[in-house]
Amino acid sequence: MASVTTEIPDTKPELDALIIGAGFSGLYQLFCLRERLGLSVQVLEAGDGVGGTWYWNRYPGARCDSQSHAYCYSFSKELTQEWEWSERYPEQPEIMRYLNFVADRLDLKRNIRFNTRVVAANYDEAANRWIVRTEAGEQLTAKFLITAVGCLSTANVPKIPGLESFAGQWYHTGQWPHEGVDFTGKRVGMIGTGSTGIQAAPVIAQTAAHLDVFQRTANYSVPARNAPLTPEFKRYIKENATEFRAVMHATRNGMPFTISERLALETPPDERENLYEAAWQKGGLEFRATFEDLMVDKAANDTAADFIRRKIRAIVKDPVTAEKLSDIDHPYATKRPPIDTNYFETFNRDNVTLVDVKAAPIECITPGGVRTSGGDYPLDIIVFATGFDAMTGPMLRMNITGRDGITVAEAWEAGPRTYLGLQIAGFPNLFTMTGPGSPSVLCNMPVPIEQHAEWITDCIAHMRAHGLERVEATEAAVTNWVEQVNTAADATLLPLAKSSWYLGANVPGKPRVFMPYAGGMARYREICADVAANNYQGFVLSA
Ligand code: N01
Repeated sequence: MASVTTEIPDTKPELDALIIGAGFSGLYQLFCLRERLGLSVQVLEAGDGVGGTWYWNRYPGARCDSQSHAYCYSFSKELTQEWEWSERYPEQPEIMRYLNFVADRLDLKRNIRFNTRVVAANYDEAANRWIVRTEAGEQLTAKFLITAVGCLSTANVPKIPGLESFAGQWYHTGQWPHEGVDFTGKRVGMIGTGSTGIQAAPVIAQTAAHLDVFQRTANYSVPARNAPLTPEFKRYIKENATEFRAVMHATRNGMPFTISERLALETPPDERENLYEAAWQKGGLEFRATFEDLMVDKAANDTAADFIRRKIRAIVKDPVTAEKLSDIDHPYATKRPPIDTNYFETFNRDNVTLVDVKAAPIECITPGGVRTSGGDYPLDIIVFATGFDAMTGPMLRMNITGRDGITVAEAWEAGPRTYLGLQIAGFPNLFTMTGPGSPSVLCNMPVPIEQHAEWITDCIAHMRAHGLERVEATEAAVTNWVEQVNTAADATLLPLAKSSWYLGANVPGKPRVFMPYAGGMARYREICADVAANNYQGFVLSA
């Protein structure tokens, strides 16, 4: 990573806009506001470099599940033409190189202050300004406050009794040490089998003396089939960048492929099996696009679930382990579907054991390892691949207080309440990029990120053009949008995954509310455009 300054640069005492976070969203928002509107903008970033979620998630095997040519900005022809991806899916270090390339190419770092964590933000109603306080005790003032803090950036370490007594080392995948972790000759326990654990286990197993994978809920996974990109494909994606962008803007999930219009249940079983097999061989998240009805019809979904379960049983040699890995309690893709490189194959290694902690739950952590009701597992290292306090966690930990002293925690006591995932009633001039209530995590993230940055930029441009100083979502618009978010989720099978982080179910005490907007990115884009065209309907804009 390029070295970056930690000195405090001269800033105007008052900024037009302050952005929190220098990941994909913060970088593009900075570019839009500075270059297109000429605003004075400062980004505050807790890490010592750009990257956001990718800065922290450096765990073994960390790689994006979106294909590289889609997992990047598409707003700039120059960036698209100048950057070259090396593999079908970009590995974490390559994404970091890419974001540093963008930040340098667009000269963004001069407006980013690193190693600066925001600990409070208060809206001063009389002045119509946000006053932001950092961990170092500094105060900055801005007219607009934009949170670009990511959806998966607050690590969730389960409160397992005895963790503090553990004599070995433990790590959460989302706070991985920059110097890496040497597993050579170590007995490693990994808790969690979501997308992260499924990526990490095969890599950890290569050097560990032994790896115990503690599985509470079995999960589907489809092979990623990662590979170096050929020169022909690299040329093809550059030549067709405009077309790819159009496809990503038109699809439900902001992906560079379209969902088939075929229905699983109307396809003869032999043909259906062939189509699943072809999708399995091709690999990746596109498996989900094999049939149109997979996410709305349980019987259709069962055909995909059954296909994957059979694949798991065919790959895993030990029948007891195969049974536990394929005993999955939710429909396919109702939790974020993982993709993998040799995950199920890893259980054929002599040094890997699957520990079923649904049957025999974890009781505590002892100085020597993990104790389940079925026995003790001696360990040198514990890896928590246990996910995040997703979507709301990063917002809540910043102590944001809006009008009349109301905090985000109070406004969201019964679950997140936003208008379009962009604003919270009672918090004027605060924009929440990829916030709860927007499609965000259901998509290939750069697509919703670009859409939010551009929408916010247009909104601020509109305000400036009309001499307006304040924008705030109305309570009625929020109530209506929360209903629409629930309706969109209920039209799919997504709520059937009862332990999903989409529902907040992975964090004890968190309200059970389906957080992202499931109506599709293309539909959402239209709604946001209509709102703007109708004089920002649902927002109050005032001088
Ligand atoms: O987290 P998760 P993740 N005892 O919450 C288990 C994105 N991502 O980090 O299901 C035992 O999905 C928990 O079990 P259960 C992607 O959006 C992207 O894997 O609650 N187990 C589950 O198995 C993804 O969805 C990429 O029963 C416990 C696991 O921990 C999101 O990040 C790569 C436990 C957590 O799974 C989060 O994925 C990776 C306990 N006390 C991730 N507590 C790329 O595209 C939790 N678990 C690169």
